[in-house]
Amino acid sequence: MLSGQAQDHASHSRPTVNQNSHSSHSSHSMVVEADGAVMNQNFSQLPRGCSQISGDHTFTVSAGRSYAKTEPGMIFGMSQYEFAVNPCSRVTITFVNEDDVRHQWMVHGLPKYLYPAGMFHIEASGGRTKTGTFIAPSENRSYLVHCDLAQHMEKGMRGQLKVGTGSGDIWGVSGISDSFYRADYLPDYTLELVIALFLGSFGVTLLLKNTAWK
Ligand SMILES: [Cu+2]
Repeated sequence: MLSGQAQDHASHSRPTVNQNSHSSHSSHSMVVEADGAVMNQNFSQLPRGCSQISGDHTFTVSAGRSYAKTEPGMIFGMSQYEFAVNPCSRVTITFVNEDDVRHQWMVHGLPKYLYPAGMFHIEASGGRTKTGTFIAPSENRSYLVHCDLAQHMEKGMRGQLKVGTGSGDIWGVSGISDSFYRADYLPDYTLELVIALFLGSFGVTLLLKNTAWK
């Protein structure tokens, strides 16, 4: 990417470059030259239900392939997957990217009146560190934390932000919750239901056999 950018710059200084490639160059360099980005940062705006900032939490979280080694089948990982904070606290995340590809630390489901699209998001370019701050909502709730780059979440970059007592564990968090997808509409006692269904259908089969022999 960096070498591509260098070429862009070289071609940019040549008079033969047309307007099109010039404009694509400027949008391109915005991404390449930055060591990352912080989206929807919030240092002081209080979420509803908060009368003041209840305190500060700071986390330094590293991301990279080396953290996936303890998780079978995973490619990417983080140095921690759960971030427990108090309601109304100010949370500062220093995100250390140890890989050569981009990674993100992204929270979803935050109040949209403070965080557009309900999102707070740090992105660090390969080998870079980026720090960002936001304020946790007042409710006890668990939020998905992930990296939104293609396949990074599926391959291990999936965690949770637990505000207060939380609202249960987010599924598929490395070392915390089961890795299979359990749809929201499924009841909690799936195994018991399967056994009951099996016994039930066995009973029906017996009944039908008995009826047939009469
Ligand atoms: Cu990633």
